[in-house]
Amino acid sequence: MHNSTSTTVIAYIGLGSNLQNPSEQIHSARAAIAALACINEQAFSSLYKSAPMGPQDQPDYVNAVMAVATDLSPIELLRALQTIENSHGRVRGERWGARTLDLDILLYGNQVIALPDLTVPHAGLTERAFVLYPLYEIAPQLDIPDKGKLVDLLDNCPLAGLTRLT
Ligand code: ROI
Repeated sequence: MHNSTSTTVIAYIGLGSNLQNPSEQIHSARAAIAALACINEQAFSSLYKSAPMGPQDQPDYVNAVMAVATDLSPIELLRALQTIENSHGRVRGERWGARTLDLDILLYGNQVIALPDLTVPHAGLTERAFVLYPLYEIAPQLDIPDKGKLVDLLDNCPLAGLTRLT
């Protein structure tokens, strides 16, 4: 399936895990995303480790950001990512609780999307070091629709213990 204009868009996907070997979850999610029809991987950040944002009684997270070229519509991309989350044993429990795999559409071209199931740019993006730093690694020149330059957002976002793995 294709989006209405059948043009290819660059989308950025945030990957996160803090259960069942998080680094392995991220690597296998990357492979599953790259294997989707209508998706071509453009870039993949390093893996980053950080303390949980939100409830502290859960393990540290591993996060990464992936750039893809896709002609899936935003909702088609969302559904495809949810299928991958589910196949990685994602169980929707407590809000902001531990998860084996979280896949978020951070950006979809320069589009601003406000649908019941999907907000783009992703709501937490501007405050989250574990999103902004890996994003900067693969797209330092990025402008975030309605939010300004990525570099300026980074200036206002402390590392807060985020560490790059390997
Ligand atoms: N905290 C970190 N460090 N990384 C995440 O990916 C993450 N994801 C979440 C919440 C629970 C908000 N905290 C997180 O969904």
